[in-house]
Amino acid sequence: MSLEFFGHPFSSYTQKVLIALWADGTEFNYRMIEDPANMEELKRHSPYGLFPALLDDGRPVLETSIIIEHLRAHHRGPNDWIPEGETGRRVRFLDRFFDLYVMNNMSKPVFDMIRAEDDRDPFGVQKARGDLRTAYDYLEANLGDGPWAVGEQFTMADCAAAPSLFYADWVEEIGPSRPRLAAYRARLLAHPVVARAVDEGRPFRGYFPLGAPDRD
Ligand SMILES: N[C@@H](CCC(=O)N[C@@H](CS)C(=O)NCC(=O)O)C(=O)O
Repeated sequence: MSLEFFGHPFSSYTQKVLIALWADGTEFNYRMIEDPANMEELKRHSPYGLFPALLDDGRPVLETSIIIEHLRAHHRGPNDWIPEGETGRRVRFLDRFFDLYVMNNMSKPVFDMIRAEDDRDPFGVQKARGDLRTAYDYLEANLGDGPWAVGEQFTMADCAAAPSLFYADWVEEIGPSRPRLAAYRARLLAHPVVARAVDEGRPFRGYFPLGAPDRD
């Protein structure tokens, strides 16, 4: 039974799954896509070449939430990433919310910056920034007092929240008007496996097209 994990240490979606793997102490072979041979192999399994991807005994598992669900089902560790019942439904909702409305809106201004100037989409970037602020306001009003997204238990929602809020704050600051969300981001960054993900991405900060701020 072998797990091959394709990803990049500076990639937010890679970090989402690494947090789950490391927190569980799950053994895997890390195939960094900096190595062109690993990127080639990833492309054979992932139709759009998106990462991360997991190969479990050669069988591809794609999409971060599904990878975490797969790990929970087949390589279960001490953490229950998606609890049963109402709590699990809340975890799934928040996981979707962080991916779709925080992570993806954060990515839009970042990827726009690496396009040729003529191909840029100022309207789309402005809309993504506005949508990001809407996501922050929603979270400020609807997150509980924690410590984690659904309360005492660290779940898949926190795996999604950590890299998305980490990078989103670089793109569009959460700011002092959203103290609950800012405090949650700070708690996430202080969690040992999240801190490890941030540290392993640190050497690649020069890749951040908007310029990484000198903090975190
Ligand atoms: N919905 C996917 C998103 C994965 C994704 O967008 N990954 C980024 C890296 S953080 C990527 O592969 N970007 C390369 C590209 O868009 O070509 C998931 O949850 O796995």
